[in-house]
Amino acid sequence: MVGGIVYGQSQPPPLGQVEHTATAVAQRAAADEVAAPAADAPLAIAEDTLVAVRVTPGTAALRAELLARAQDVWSERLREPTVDVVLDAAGLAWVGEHDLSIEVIVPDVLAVAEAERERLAQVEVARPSPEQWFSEYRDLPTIHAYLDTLAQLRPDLAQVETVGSSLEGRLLRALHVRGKGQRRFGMVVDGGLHAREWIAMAVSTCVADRLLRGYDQDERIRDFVDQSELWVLPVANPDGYVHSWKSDRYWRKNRRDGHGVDLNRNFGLAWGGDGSSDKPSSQVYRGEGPFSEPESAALRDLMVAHDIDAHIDFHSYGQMLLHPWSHTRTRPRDYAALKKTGKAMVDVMGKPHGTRYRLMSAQSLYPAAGTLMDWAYGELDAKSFVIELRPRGGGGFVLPPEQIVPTCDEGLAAVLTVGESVR
Ligand code: 0X9
Ligand code: ZN
Repeated sequence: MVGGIVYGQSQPPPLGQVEHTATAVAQRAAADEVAAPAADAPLAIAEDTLVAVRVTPGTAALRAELLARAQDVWSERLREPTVDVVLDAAGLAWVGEHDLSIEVIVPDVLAVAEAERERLAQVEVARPSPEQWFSEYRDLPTIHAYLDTLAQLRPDLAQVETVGSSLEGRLLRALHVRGKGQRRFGMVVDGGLHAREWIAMAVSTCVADRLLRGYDQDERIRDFVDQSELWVLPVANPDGYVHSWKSDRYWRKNRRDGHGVDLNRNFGLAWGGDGSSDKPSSQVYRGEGPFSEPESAALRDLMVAHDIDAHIDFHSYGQMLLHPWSHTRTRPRDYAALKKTGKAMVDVMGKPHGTRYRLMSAQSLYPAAGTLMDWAYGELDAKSFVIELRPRGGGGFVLPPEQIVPTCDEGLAAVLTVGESVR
């Protein structure tokens, strides 16, 4: 597995390093080639193309081999037969030789990232209107500036707070929203713990926007804001996000020593367990110790300081609502309550656009130890969920920008419903 997929560099790597260096992939992108499946072999791709596919490996041994051959793992579903991986031509040929069932998610992941980059290069960032703002993905400075805009719009309800800083010294900026009633619950909403999941940063920002702009007109929103104290941290991994914009669209972790730490394996509950790795090159590298990373430590400190009752951690992709536990098959103590709230959430998330989100325990998807959700639930007793936003599969991490607003409708519905369940 490589640490991600790079574009925008131009020096070809020396032969022999091709499969496992990010630069190798950069060269493929620079070559600007398009996948050209042969007419009689629809699964064949050009040698320098990477394809994202959903594969059904069939046996544990084939799954292990597939993962070893993958250039990147986008999504694993241990309790389901499928796994989403990025393959090169040789990997795809191996899948063909073993006659495994396969569904193409993105035929050319580098071309998709490049097309997105070209589109974003045309975007006029200077002062988009509120309606335009969510018509496109925004980079870190633009999101941070928008938090200021929101606070200026409703200084009676919101302030921007710096809740920490990243490894590379970028600010962790949150919108602190406080209404006019008596506080009945504390809540944190965060996005972007994983750098490539851009819809999570967009939806978190958009939820904050909806709460402030809807306060005067919408009684449900007003009640939510009045009865809560809420922090929205839209970019929980700013170094990774900048890296994803500038050089590697598919980067997941923070930027620790170039290899990065998976922040969602760095929290202090069951740290080091199943579904995390001690290998720095792994996409699920847990770091040197619990809270070794300033980004996860900042979330811990924020949540410990403010008596948090509810929490949503936005991710992508898969359209799933995941409840604790993440690290163990043991049922959580209030399983019934989590399921009940979860069921209400997936119902309301389906209302605006008919989008189906599947509710399940995170562990039943695959084990993951040291997650934010488990820590918030286990240490703070917060009702904590992971939401894997759109898409369900096709497109993967690069979601068309027209889907930001509808996905925000779904995220907002979920946030309101969790809040209402704890007040
Ligand atoms: O693996 C993760 O950290 C999250 N999924 S993602 O594809 N966005 O990386 C999900 C964590 C939830 N926990 C489990 N699935 N156990
Ligand atoms: Zn994620």
